[in-house]
Amino acid sequence: MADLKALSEAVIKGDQNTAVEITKAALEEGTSAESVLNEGLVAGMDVIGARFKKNEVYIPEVLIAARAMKMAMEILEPELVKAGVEPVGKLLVGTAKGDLHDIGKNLVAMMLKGAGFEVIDLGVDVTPEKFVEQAKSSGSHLIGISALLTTTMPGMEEVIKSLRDAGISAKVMIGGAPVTQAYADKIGADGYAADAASAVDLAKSLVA
Ligand code: B12
Repeated sequence: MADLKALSEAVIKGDQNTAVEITKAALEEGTSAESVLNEGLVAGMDVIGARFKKNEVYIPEVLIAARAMKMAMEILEPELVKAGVEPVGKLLVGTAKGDLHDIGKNLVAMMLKGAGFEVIDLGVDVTPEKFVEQAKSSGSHLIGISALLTTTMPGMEEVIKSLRDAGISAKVMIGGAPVTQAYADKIGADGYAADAASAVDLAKSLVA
């Protein structure tokens, strides 16, 4: 029997070789892709998320764990598609127009993937038009916008307005160092989270 506990430990430690090996072995033995995902990979990322929230681990550990998860996910993804496992929700994420900061946005995207979301990452400097176009074509349930500059924060409001003008009702969550709950309320965002672990809780509650 493949050791899914060891798989989650490998994710926690950021040991990508072991994570990949156990994932391969588990699938070869006939363990379902869903069990490998939930009991191994997601379980590991849940631990990292909780430790990150309590300041027991920091950004480098989260990035290393997320990388191990990503490598294992590459093996798992085709099997999940074959097995027809439904993602928790589909999320479109990007950094606001004019803003090139992506470290926090990438962390949020990785943690959400770890939590079972399908994530479409539009990258940085994303215009409201692109958010609208991609929201329409992907049918995402959730849209995440990141901004690290006070000058690019108004771009988030533009995205929300453009989405609503286009009749798109997907929930919008925002974040980034200068962003606050009060700002989210002001511009009509559905949610705000201060860090990647809280973003996962928020995303789950918004699609529930
Ligand atoms: C790294 C960095 C850069 C790098 C970016 C590299 C990259 N690939 O991202 C580079 C060197 C390119 C850069 C450029 C600039 N930067 Co800069 N940069 C930073 C720095 C040092 C760290 C940002 C970071 O990555 N933090 C770590 C991540 C993990 O934290 P985070 O982004 O806040 O993300 C977390 C949360 O906010 C949240 N979150 C983030 N996004 C989202 C999204 C959603 C949906 C949710 C729910 C949550 C969420 O979760 C994340 C994980 O926990 C900050 C200073 C700082 N301490 O913040 C300045 C800073 C943001 N930069 C600043 C400035 C001014 C600039 C420049 C204008 C400098 C210049 N004169 O050229 C340019 C602008 C370029 C542009 N057009 O974007 C200022 C912004 C001031 C302001 N308030 O507007 C800061 C605050 C530095 C300062 N004190 O002056 N920068």
